[in-house]
Amino acid sequence: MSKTLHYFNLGGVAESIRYILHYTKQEFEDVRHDFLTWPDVKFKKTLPFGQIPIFVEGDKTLNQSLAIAKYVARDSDLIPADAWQQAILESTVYNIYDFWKNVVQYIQEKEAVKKEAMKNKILEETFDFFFSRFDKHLAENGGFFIGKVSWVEFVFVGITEATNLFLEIDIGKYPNTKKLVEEITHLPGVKEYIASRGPYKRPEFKK
Ligand SMILES: N[C@@H](CCC(=O)N[C@@H](CS)C(=O)NCC(=O)O)C(=O)O
Repeated sequence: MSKTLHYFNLGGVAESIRYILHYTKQEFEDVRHDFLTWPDVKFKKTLPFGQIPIFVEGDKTLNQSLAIAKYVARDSDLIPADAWQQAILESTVYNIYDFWKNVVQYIQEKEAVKKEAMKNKILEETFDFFFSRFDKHLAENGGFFIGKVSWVEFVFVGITEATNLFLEIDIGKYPNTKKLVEEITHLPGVKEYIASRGPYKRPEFKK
């Protein structure tokens, strides 16, 4: 069955999905929309909630990046059988997205003084609040969230990289996070994909 992922030409909330698809060797069409020409009004109207990413499989469409990431990981060992471990992973992705919400607000802010204040708050407070906790969680579980790689490590690395693109965060203070980013981005499939796409550039938005 045909599989297509629609997102921007950016990592953002969809890079984890691309990583999982490449790691699990699933063929898919990686459709990348351009920020400068967005919105494509006709296409946007077809979206279930007007936003991307969406994952299209045959004649079915799924939105919400976390639902898509978990769905594409479904037949692999990236999803544990144990209900408690699944719950820990769900809790972790919500914590990751609670952090990301701050970055999204910063990206969307247009007023320069407010934007600078938001940037400082994230870099001086929010980032450490969340990442010290993520790093401790990883340290206590052998470098992963449940003791072995799961779909959520891909989400975490995708969001860490996306944050870095916009805010140039220093993850050196969080050794388990740093090590995990290295590990995930060097997994078979993921490594080759990253080499083929090259580094992302911070996008220019329509004025
Ligand atoms: N909760 C959604 C958020 C989706 C979202 O915010 N998409 C943004 C890009 S990251 C978008 O489509 N922006 C363009 C628009 O709203 O027109 C998810 O995780 O998939």
